[in-house]
Amino acid sequence: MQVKTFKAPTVEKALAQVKKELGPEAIILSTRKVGAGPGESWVEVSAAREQPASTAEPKPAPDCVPAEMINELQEIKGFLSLLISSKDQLTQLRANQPLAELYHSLLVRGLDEKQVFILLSKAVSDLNGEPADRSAMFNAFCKRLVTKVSCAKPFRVVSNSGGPAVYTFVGPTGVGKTTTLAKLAAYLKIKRRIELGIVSLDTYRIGAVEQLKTYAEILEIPFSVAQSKSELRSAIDDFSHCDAVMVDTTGKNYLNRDHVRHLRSLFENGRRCSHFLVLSATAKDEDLQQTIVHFREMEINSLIFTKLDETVHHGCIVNQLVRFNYPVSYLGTGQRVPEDIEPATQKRLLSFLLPAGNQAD
Ligand SMILES: Nc1nc2c(ncn2[C@@H]2O[C@H](COP(=O)(O)OP(=O)(O)O)[C@@H](O)[C@H]2O)c(=O)[nH]1
Ligand SMILES: [Mg+2]
Repeated sequence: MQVKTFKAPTVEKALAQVKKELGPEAIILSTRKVGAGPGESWVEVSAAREQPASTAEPKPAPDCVPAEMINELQEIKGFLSLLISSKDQLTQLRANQPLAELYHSLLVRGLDEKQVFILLSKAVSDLNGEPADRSAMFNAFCKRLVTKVSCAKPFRVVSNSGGPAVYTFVGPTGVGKTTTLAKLAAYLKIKRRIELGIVSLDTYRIGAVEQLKTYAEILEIPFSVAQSKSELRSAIDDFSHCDAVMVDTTGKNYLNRDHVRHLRSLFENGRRCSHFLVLSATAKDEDLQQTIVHFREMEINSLIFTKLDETVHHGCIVNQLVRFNYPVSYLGTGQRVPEDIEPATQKRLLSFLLPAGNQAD
């Protein structure tokens, strides 16, 4: 709104100025007489009008808004409407000290603010207004969270029904795919006495084949290398007598969706594979999220998180389980092969939300 004051000897003259400058739609806000001395008086008129519409050409909407940006905008919109519809909970959060403390401690552990807010709001309503201290609230929160966190036991039954079970290890560069494969191969061979074969598809990185070959030799597991889809198929066929074949793959920057598509095409050979998506607990939350989004193009059996020993807060693991429906099967806890791996359990995952000294092991 544009506001202007006009001075003239008479009201009529002032109004004429208003009309001339602001147009016939102008609104008169006030008129008053201003005395300038004996025999002289002025009229002061304040008037306003709506700001004229900009004459600049409106910017055309871009033809193609990236899908990621649309998703982000939708997420922001969703979160805003959630905040508006949850005004009461927000007020409660500020006023209730144990609740506010819990809220902040969960954020410090790396949990996503939006997820915490949603789950805490539900936990508060589960408490039915009963007075609750921080630990009662934490329990109510965990009861809600646990419904979102699932664990998988991919090796419960390993059998050669119609050919060996094929397990692949896929994921970004350097997350520990090869090391995790070796740890699990040792477990299956030594503890479970399962007959195994190992195939490496990772001919991209110098030394990658040697690294896995060394583990295979130590474990006395037959090993072969494949460079293409057809070589992979025949390598698996060569292990047709085995109960299971474990396939290592080249790490790529899977923030690039095309890399996932290429990887997927290598496994489109009529054979059912269980893909383990290996991710590092040290990665940034949004990078983990984006990588998992891209891996939706493949049928992922479960997630494996490595390098838990290299980071203090493990909230980003829980975030992915809440966001996506994938179960988690194993947790890598160090560099030692085969010791540093453990099956994922709900208890262990929930304990990531406790202070460091109280975590389950
Ligand atoms: N601290 C720690 N290091 C790990 C873990 N898993 C793998 N690594 C290390 O991460 C590096 C990359 O591992 P590698 O298996 O070659 O990764 P890949 O490129 O995904 O196959 C190596 O130095 C491993 O010893 C883990 O759980 N904790
Ligand atoms: Mg590797």
